[in-house]
Amino acid sequence: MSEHIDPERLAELRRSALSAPLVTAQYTADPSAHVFQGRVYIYPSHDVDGGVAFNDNGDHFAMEDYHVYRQDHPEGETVDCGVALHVRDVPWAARQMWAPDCAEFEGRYYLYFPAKRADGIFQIGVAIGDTPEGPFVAEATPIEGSYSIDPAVFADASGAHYLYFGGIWGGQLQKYRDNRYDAAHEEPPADTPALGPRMARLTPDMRAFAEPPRELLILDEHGQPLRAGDHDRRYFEGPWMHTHGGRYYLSYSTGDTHYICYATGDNPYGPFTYQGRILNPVIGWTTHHSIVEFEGRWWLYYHDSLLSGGVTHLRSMKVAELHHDAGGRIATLDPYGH
Ligand code: FUB
Repeated sequence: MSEHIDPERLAELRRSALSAPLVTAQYTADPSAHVFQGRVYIYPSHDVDGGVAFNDNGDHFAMEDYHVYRQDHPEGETVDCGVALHVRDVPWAARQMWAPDCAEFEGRYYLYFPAKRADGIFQIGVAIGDTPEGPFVAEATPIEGSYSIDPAVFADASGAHYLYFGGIWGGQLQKYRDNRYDAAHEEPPADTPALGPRMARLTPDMRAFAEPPRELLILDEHGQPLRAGDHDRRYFEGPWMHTHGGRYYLSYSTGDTHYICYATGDNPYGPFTYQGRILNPVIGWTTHHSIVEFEGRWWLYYHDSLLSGGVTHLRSMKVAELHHDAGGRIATLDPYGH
């Protein structure tokens, strides 16, 4: 899908945008940012026009490789560190290298990424490198028990690493109940609990799940699970976890209503209580973010499709400063109107 934007409106949106694209030589999306070795490293999707027709499965998101980007500061230059992993070097993957993330453990770097197997089913793999920019060498098989898309890895203060994942519609999460796939499953009825993102603790070697994935619960202000029909607040895709002031913040995209929202809890497993919006809708269908602290300030990495004139699968990563108030509430950012 391509959003038609009148040229005058496009010019106005570009003038009023909260931030400029970090990179213009390539299309980049789904930026997962981390501080490694005192610098910011960004792990985005590498958007390309693969000539695949638009459909509801998202087959037009036909990405083939990952580039890693480096910054000395979120407001500084963004350096392309080159190709870090290509789908042809992943033994189990056939296509669609979607949103990745990376973690450091004992001096090695672990790139987590979703891709479709030859039979069209998404799984999540890990590739290992000696530096934050890669290159990464993929394991021969996907992580056992993994499914769907959008891995986000969180290092807890205890030293444990947790992998959060899952996305509905093209991300196939609606096909799973109790970690089992059934092609007949769809989203639950509107007045029943929404599907939640999944998460599992990683084994100490970072290559496997140490426990069966659990479904996270996101509650409303009355302590009730968000309903599947509550499209303005329910989980869709793009989970991210950060801590602030001793609280755990689960943030995510609401997909078809295009918000980045957050919910808070007191441990990595939840439950989490819905709190509000972090980012209002961007130009382009998808919205996907990460949150990172750098030298005491907080930053939201996100993307939009302004540079491509509204083409949904040709996106550009951006960054803006994020503020938690004294009570821990995050101020909503408006991507335009500045
Ligand atoms: O980039 C492909 C998909 O689009 C991601 O996996 C989703 O989060 C959405 O941004």
